[in-house]
Amino acid sequence: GDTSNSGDMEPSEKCGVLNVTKITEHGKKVRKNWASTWTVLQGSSLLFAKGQGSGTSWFGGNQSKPEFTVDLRGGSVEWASKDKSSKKHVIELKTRVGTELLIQSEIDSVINDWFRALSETINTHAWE
Ligand code: I3S
Repeated sequence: GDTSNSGDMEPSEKCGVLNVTKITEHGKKVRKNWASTWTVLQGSSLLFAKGQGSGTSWFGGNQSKPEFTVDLRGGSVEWASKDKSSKKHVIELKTRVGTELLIQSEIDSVINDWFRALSETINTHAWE
């Protein structure tokens, strides 16, 4: 594929370190457990690998499998309301199967880029 990601091309892959916690699993509330998490957006999947520190090689490193993967198709993304977290810049991601995640970064530009990327992915893949 195109690896330059120049012009108006939407990158199909994006990665970085974000603070992530699950808050609901299959419709049931679960205890928050914020963790710094290496996060990869790949097609319509979002992959998470915990405990990799600050963005060292994930594909090339020891951890060859993601710890957790969500299918974005049929999901939704919005800015979390204040009652969901005291943190700022929090995205609430809901999946079709009733998993809810909070995704956060202290850096505005970083979280804004993720918001845009996740929204676009969900819109693009909504009807597959
Ligand atoms: O929504 P909550 O319960 O206020 O979330 C906070 C707690 O999960 C807390 O953990 P413990 O209750 O296990 O001590 C976390 O340390 C906080 O970070 C959670 O709140 P924020 O507002 O940071 O999402």
